[in-house]
Amino acid sequence: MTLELFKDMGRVGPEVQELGEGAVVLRGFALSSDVGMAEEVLLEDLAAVVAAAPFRRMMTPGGHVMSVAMTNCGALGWVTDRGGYRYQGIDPESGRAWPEMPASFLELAAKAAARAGYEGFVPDACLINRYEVGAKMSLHQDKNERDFGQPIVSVSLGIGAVFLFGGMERSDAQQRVPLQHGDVVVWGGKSRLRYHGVLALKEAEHAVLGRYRINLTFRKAG
Ligand code: MD6
Ligand code: FE
Repeated sequence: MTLELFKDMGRVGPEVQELGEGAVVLRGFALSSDVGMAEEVLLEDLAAVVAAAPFRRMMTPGGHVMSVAMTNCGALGWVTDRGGYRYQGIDPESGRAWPEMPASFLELAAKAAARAGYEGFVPDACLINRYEVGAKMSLHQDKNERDFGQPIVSVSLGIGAVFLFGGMERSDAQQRVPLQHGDVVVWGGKSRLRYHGVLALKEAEHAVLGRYRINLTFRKAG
């Protein structure tokens, strides 16, 4: 009886925590055997992208320089400047296309989406956010993408942060979700347009990434 109950536990994989309808946290998923990818491969591929398209702090349409530094890979990259928020194929700093999305990134995003119930996710954009201690992301909705039927896959690396997960109105109460190295948030469906943000990062140090948190957000933007 006991054996019958537990026989599937080996393939259940990392803990799945529901945040809301269509939104889950997959604890440690990026580093798990579900993905089967070495952490080193992911971090090496990240380093290559950043070498080709360095992190930069962009300006909001309102004229504020963001505390989070960003870059992108894939066919489309998210940018902001005085002209507004948008996706574009050209890195405004270099005038060239964004670096190609590494195979390791595509695989991780597709597997995490499938694990959360979104089969066949093929992102064309990966926004890479770099938070230093004290950096934060104000409450916002992700609504620059063409098709809100597509989920977003968000991978946390480096030092921990508290993710704020609100409702459909800016003023709605927010859940506080601690995110650690390797955690993946997948959200879509009814949660796709919920407000969210990241609290100012507390002092900490990660063995490989130092005093930074890196967040990869994968989208089908175009
Ligand atoms: C971050 N994430 O975790 C910021 N957006 O650094 C986001 O803004 C985000 O994690 C949409 C879906 C998942 C996310
Ligand atoms: Fe967002």
